[in-house]
Amino acid sequence: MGALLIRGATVVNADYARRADVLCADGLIAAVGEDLAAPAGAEVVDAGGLLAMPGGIDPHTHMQLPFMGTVAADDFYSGTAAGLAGGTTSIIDFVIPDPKEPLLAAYQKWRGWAEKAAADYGFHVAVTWWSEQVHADMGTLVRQEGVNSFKHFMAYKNAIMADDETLVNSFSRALELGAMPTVHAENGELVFQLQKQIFERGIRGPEGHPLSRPPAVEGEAAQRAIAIANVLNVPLYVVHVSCAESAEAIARARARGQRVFGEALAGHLVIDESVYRNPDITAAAAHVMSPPFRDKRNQEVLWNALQSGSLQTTATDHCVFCAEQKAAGLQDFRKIPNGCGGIEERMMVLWEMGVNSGRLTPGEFVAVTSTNAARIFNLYPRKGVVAPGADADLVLWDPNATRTLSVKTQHSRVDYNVFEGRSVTGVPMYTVSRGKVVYARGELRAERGAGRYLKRPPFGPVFAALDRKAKLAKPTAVMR
Ligand code: URQ
Ligand code: ZN
Ligand code: ZN
Repeated sequence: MGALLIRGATVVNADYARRADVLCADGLIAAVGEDLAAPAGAEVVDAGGLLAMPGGIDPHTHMQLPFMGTVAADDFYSGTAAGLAGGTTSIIDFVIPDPKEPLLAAYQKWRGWAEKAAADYGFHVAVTWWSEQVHADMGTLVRQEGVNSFKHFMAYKNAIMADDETLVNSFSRALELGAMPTVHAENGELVFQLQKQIFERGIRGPEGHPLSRPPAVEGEAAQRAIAIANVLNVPLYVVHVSCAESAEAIARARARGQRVFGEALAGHLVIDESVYRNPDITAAAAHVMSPPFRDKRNQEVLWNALQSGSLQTTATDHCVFCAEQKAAGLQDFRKIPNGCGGIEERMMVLWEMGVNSGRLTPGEFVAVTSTNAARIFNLYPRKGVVAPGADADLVLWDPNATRTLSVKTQHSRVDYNVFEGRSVTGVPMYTVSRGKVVYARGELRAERGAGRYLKRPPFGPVFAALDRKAKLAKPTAVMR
């Protein structure tokens, strides 16, 4: 592949913006500067009036996930291709072993599935059960496979739910290995009980879903995970923070100096619970995901958390099921496969509702759509910055172009769009993946299998050890 010269853009990174050309060669950014010469044979893109930003990183997707008796409709090719059309050039997906399934076996299975990816990808590995073998496999995954984050579903009882024993053992192991524990924070026991009560009261359609997962159920689990992480002195990343209860728990922990990070989904930032009261039951079911879309007041809390830095990343939890798949639960909401889309729309929604509204600067937009995820999951500065030596992953953004988001124009295979009808100003004009133009002015050139597995080194275990020693050495308060 020849060189690529992006000419005349304004480069926007999380920490600075400047007018500059960007020269890409051999998959990397070779130079960022004014009036760069085009090497012989180089492809030149005229980026006048466009912003050159780091390619988006979506740290939360589930391509072709086998879940609730079916399989998510976007696979690793179609899902990453849709992401490229929206400016996202890397994903971190999830390996989710069945209970008692060896973690390494599940990991190899997912690696096989992901070979068709059109964009770069990494994996968080879920710890869904505990044994000495799980303990050992976590070590292999960190030391040999470049996994530095382990997921724990505190919901989904009788399926993939991790109880406190698993949380405590796995968090402790993560600290030893220099890996980041992450959680889906909903109390699965409460969800199970509330689902039963609501179903038995005769509420059986999609409107029952949010009733069985109120914010308090998320707040309890977030606070419990934060407390366990605090006692064990391990960092924690909370995925899809959807409401004040969990966002404020994270903010309180951070204010106390605890190392807790949090993620907001594009969906939870702009869609509210009224979708479940849609008289069109198919449309209501299409929006069933967990945590559910919330009362609108939670959106301001999430935006404020992104602006204040108590939430650091945005993601999509792209896990799509078509209407016929969702129909499994039209008479019993407990059977509706949970999940919605958004990988193509995330950055446009964040720009429209974040930057155009004045909530986020362009630099903060870059931070929450790319740089912070790269830093938290140890991909920075390989990913998450337009600078020499970084992978040549960029999105060339036209802040003045408009688009209406719709299932009619999306690239995902799913048959609805949770952002249907929203018009946005600010859209990707070009996407560059490792120095190759993969999306250009509406033409998607995603290549099956072009994506590369991203090894993510552990965080220095020495820091964890030092941290633990410092904590233990601190004189404990003597009760008088
Ligand atoms: O819980 C998750 O993150 C996965 C199973 C996707 N589904 C969802 O409803 N969020
Ligand atoms: Zn989840
Ligand atoms: Zn998820």
